[in-house]
Amino acid sequence: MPARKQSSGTVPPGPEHTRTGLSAETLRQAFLDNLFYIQGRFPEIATDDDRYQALSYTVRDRLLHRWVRTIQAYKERDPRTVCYLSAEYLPGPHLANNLLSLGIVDATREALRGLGLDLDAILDHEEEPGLGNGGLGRLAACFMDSLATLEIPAIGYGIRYEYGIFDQKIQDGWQVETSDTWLHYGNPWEVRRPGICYDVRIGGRTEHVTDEHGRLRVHWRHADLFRGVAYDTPVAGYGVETVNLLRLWRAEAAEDFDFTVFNQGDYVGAVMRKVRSETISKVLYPNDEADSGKRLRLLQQYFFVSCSLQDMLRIFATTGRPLAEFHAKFAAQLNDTHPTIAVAELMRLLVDEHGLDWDEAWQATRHTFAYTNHTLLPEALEKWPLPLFADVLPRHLEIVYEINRRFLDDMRLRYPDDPARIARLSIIDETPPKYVRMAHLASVGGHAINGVAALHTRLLGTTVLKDFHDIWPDKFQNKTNGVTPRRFLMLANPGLADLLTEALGDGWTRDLERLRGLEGLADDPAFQDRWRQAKLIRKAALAERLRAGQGNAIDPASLFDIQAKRIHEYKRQHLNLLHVVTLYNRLKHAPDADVPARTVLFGGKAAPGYAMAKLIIKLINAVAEVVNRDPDMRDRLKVVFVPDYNVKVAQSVYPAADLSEQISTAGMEASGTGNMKFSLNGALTIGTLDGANVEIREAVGPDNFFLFGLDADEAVRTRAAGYRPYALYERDPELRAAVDLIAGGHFAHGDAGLFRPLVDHLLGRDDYLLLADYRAYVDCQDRVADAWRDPARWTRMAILNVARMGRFSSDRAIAEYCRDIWNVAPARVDG
Ligand code: GL9
Repeated sequence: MPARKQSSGTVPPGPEHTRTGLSAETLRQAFLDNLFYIQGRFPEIATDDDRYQALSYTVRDRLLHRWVRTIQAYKERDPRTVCYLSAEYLPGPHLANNLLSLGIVDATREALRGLGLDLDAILDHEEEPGLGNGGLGRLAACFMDSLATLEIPAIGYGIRYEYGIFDQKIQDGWQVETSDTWLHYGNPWEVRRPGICYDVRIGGRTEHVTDEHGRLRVHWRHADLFRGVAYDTPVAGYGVETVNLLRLWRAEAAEDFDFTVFNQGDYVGAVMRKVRSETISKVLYPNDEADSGKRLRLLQQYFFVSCSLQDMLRIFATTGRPLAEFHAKFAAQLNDTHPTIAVAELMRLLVDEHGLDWDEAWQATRHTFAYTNHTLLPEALEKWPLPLFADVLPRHLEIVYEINRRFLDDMRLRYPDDPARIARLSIIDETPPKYVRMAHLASVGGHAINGVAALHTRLLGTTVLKDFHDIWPDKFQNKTNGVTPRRFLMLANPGLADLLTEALGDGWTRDLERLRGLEGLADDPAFQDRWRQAKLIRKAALAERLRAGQGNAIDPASLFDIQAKRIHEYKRQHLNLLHVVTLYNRLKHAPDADVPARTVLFGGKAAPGYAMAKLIIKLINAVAEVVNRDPDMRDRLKVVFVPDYNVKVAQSVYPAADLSEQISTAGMEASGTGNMKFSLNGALTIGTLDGANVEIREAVGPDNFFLFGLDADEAVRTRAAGYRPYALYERDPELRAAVDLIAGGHFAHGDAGLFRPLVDHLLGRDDYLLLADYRAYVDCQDRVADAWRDPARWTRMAILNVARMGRFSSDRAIAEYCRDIWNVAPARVDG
């Protein structure tokens, strides 16, 4: 891959050579051995995949030593362990990251060079595990990286989806989904553990009986049974010996469960049931916010949670401690409401299966769990229709009722005359057909609730969870998100990483606050020059990648203005487009205008069922088609849609950006993490006061951030005051011209119907307040263009952005979770 070739030999030194002492010669021999013994090949006939597999096994072998030592250390010391429960993980390609963690990038490159092979070509071959939708799953992966790097005992639990997030193709401007076959060539990074498997039961009914000691016991006569098998992936810390565990569950048929059917001759029926069992971990739901009401989704959630808790109980049993102390061993984080059924499942396991009494079990449960909320969008607050819940999890429904009964009894003592409040607090929503509200179960069943940025946490406590904030203000905490500088700076941007290390030493890789040392260099002309050089190399690399991929010729010297994230109306890619069309109109009317050349890039997937988001993708491509071939634009305006945005693509996009678009309607983006990755790579942000933008702006300084638009409170007031977007359209000629051009079919070969749904929504309702923010946005973009004309000023701002982004490391975020929520400490693994 040309984009990477430029990075040859430039990965920062870090702990290279000093720690592993692995020579290129040792690695070369190991690589050849694996090529032979695992792939059955010799170099002359090896394929790209053979080489990738052989190298990956070579690296995995080195990880295994540390992995085993980590497990030994944890076994001896029995430390409190973090269990991160998440339905999604988006780790990105493993090979390069593991080379970096082991400190063997240079030695490996040398070893391969000796064989006439190029490391970058092999790295490029990896098919990443797309086991998540976007920010939430990527955050989980950054957290796993930081947990290992901070030497915190931790297990990430999740689902081994056979098909991850769909691949995106663009055909005639439209998004077309194809299935992701990441396991097609096998996965060298995982170890299947057939011995670590658990039965998971569903359906049926319960029986309440009194046992011989007069104790009330519940028997769950389940209807179906399947099995979860563990697949383990090592997660190596950077610059330390720790290798933690990501344990993902695959659903399989429980071997014995169908013998009766089978013996009656229903062979095909037995096989069908096996296939049905396996569908549970078959595919990731591709919706970016929640998608409640789907039976299979509830099954997936319960499946992985039950396996994980049974696994934690098995590990706990090896410590010999009494079960009532379960919470002293484990801190379990609920990553959004997706794993929240864990609250009821742990109660069931402790009470029904292990005979604890309710109060003891409840004490352990509440002290084990804590809940992270990742979105305020009403459609994303998971609630399960009661009939469905009762059908799949009859015993859990009884447990939820009992939790709710006790909780509401307390609340009635506290609010004797406020039945409306009691109804609002209830875990059960009584609106027919009735629902189980998972955010309420998580709030009641855990000891902490956190939002993911300061603004989001404030809004959480004043809107969707206000009633809970009233009763337990101390339970609420803010934990602003962060990103790992290893993957998103060292790996993604080796040129910049080198420059930073040269200026500051390599301490910043594990202590990102040290970037502050750059402040003194912000005005240094020689340093500025090198800074611009590093940026230009990444821009040229992205340009080359796009040229090779789609034949788009773009100019690396132009301003790279990038919006890359899931496509959603609240993220307002179409506001960005209104600006693009405005620039287009201006250039059409004044073809000789002196405007700086700009390349506007978009990347992101739309949920397959989200028609408006898919129409926005079509509009981006339609505008690109017209703009890019109009001679009046004279290369001063280009629009590019980067297809199939994933972690690998993201790693080549962030470093190439000059301008980062973070333009969601204020109050809607819980945090954002792309905003952090762009800024950390020296892009300036144009953004609203939304999510973590607020804190990024505070950190980098208001002068180094392009702010525009309504804030969250103003957005609420604007809507409440009877917002009329049509009036704004009538008043602003540039806005009217842009909307009219889209509505009239200019970008649709004259078809005035194609983008009608989008235009009608904007002029009629405009739920996301695009028209309200349009003028401020376009004016702000003009200020961006002014700043860009002055390279010294722009570069100074970019350097100050990087210098002041230290706070947004996931190491800082994880340190805060450890201190304020999990109460866990590092357990050093010796080399
Ligand atoms: C999200 C929020 O929308 C983001 O603002 C936030 O940064 C991340 C991580 O906290 O969580 N919540 C959510 O459901 N998604 C997020 O990105 N969606 C996806 O992961 C697609």
